[in-house]
Amino acid sequence: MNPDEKHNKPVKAPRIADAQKVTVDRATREMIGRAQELGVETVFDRAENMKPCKIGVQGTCCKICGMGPCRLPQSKIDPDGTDNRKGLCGATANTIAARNFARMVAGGVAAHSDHGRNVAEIFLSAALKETDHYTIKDPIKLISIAGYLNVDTTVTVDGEIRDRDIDEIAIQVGEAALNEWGKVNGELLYLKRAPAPLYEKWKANGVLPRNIDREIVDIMHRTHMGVDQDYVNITKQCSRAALADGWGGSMLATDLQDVLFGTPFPLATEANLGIMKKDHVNIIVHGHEPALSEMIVAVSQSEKMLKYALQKGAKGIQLGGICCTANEVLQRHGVPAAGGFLQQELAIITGACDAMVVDVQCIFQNLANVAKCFHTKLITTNPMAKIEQDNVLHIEFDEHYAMQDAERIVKAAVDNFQNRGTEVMIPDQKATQIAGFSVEAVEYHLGGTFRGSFYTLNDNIINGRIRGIAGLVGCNNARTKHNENHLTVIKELIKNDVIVLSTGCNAIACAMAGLLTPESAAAYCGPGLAEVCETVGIPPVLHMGSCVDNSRLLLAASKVVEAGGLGTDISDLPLAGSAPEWMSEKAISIGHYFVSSGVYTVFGYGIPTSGAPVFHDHLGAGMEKLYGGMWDIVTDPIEHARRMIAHINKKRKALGIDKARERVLVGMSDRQALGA
Ligand code: MSK
Repeated sequence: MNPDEKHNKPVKAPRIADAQKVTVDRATREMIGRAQELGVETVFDRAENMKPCKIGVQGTCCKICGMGPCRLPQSKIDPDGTDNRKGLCGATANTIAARNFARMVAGGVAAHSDHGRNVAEIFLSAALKETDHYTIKDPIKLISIAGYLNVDTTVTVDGEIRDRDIDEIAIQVGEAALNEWGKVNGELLYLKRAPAPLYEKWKANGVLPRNIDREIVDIMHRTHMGVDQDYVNITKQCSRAALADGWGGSMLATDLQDVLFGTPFPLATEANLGIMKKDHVNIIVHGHEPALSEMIVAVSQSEKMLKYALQKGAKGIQLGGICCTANEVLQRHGVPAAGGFLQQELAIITGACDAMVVDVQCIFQNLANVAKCFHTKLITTNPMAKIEQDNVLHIEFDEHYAMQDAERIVKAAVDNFQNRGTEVMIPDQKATQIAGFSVEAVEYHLGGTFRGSFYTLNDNIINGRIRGIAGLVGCNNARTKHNENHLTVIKELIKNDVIVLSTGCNAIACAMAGLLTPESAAAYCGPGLAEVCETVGIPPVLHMGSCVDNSRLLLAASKVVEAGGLGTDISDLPLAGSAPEWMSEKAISIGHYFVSSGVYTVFGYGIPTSGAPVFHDHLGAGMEKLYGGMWDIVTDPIEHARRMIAHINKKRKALGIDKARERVLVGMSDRQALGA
């Protein structure tokens, strides 16, 4: 130990994580051990040495002006409940926490929606034929979304209705979509995709988003020092901005990506660090945007590049993904996922990662420090996401030269293969997964091409074989045991016949634990859900994509309402949302658009609002009165799942479907009668 000269105290050596305690995943445990053996620090170790600020986690630290930070601990509330806490300007705990929460919503909406804008720009560029690297891969989906954007798909010539040219439709769809970010008048066009009663609720509550960018700017303005000082009014704007994400930026991103890169349909692939191969060039794509990684998939499978890899002594090129870029290329091409958010450093620590290619969001700055200890080339590709360190290579992605950019990146990885050291250690754990359940794929599975619909799902919910639906989303968080909450909550839900729709790192956690296979139904599900999964041939947990693809969950819920028999609004459904291990501002935006769309939503790690109990309650009971959905926080994963099940049971009772009944064939008129 070195003496700390100033205080004359011994300096403690940094603590290291206990691998058994911080993750349930065997590959992750092995790699944490390997990192510690090599003296390479990871997020798991850093979490041991830095604890979160107690007032920060309560949400009552205000640092929006130069007189602060003003810190209002919950302990200063009088024992009789009187709350006289205030900042220098007089801002109350409720105002401060609501402003902080709103800024998190704005950050999340901005991240999802700026991604969406980028997709829309590439889409329009492809439609205008400014680039020949991207083409329309799913014209059927293009036609299906055109109407929502007020683009005609037919034209009348000499009194005869004809199909319009697909390229013309694509240009108008691209222009109309881009217009949603900054239009001057009106409201977002996709809001009409929600059930009519929900749209009317939004209208009555004054939260119809005007355009995507404006709602983000509005939050930044109203949370500036001395503007909005009413937590209810601030929360209202949170809803307007979050809806601009879920039913705007994210939904447009998902749709345009599907049209451009293909709508996902189920395919088999694998997950976990064991997908990396010792004798192959390993390239890991990480972040959120599929535009470049689509090209990397094409280049790494090209005969030219495979030959080049052979010349360099490798047996082939193994592509893998981390976080949501993983989910994007996984659901469309079957590229395996190497891991989720907390495993990013570990992929490099295998010593077998020849290049890690990052775009935006969820990228640790410490990747550069880890890469320095190995031969890995860390390549940034987005002009807004550089890493200030000399071992990081920046190859800027330009959609007009997409293929050339991808070739440079893949070539750099192949060239780097020969620089590998001897310290390669790849854990052997990997699991099979079936992913790629877009809304269209679920419809097809339930009814085939002739009668694709959600009727079968509704019938099984009405008959009680399926108790209800859960949407499980979100990240990993180094403050909770890696994947434990995800897996415990999900196992408890499916054991109780609740079918799960999953996205993001939650889906990766499920994949790694083998929950994304049809066979897992027999092992983990209650008898009703197991029977349905076996009959239809689906897993009990359906992987629906990346973070922006949470919009698929909103559309799936709307389709269930439309199919009939389960009420008239999303808030009527036996449905609950959950983010067991959230960490990102995007998760806060997702949570808030779920709640504002009528979904009871439980987070497994506290949100920073507990220091302002009145505002915190408003996010719960207050939101439920307005929209039918509410926030809830439950850290124990079994209790978390039980609360969701209790909510589902409550909704079943309200619908009159809580009693076991014989299976009957429900006709259209029966459904309408039930929904009335
Ligand atoms: S990557 S936002 S850790 S889900 Fe979408 Fe995972 Fe959360 Fe990032």
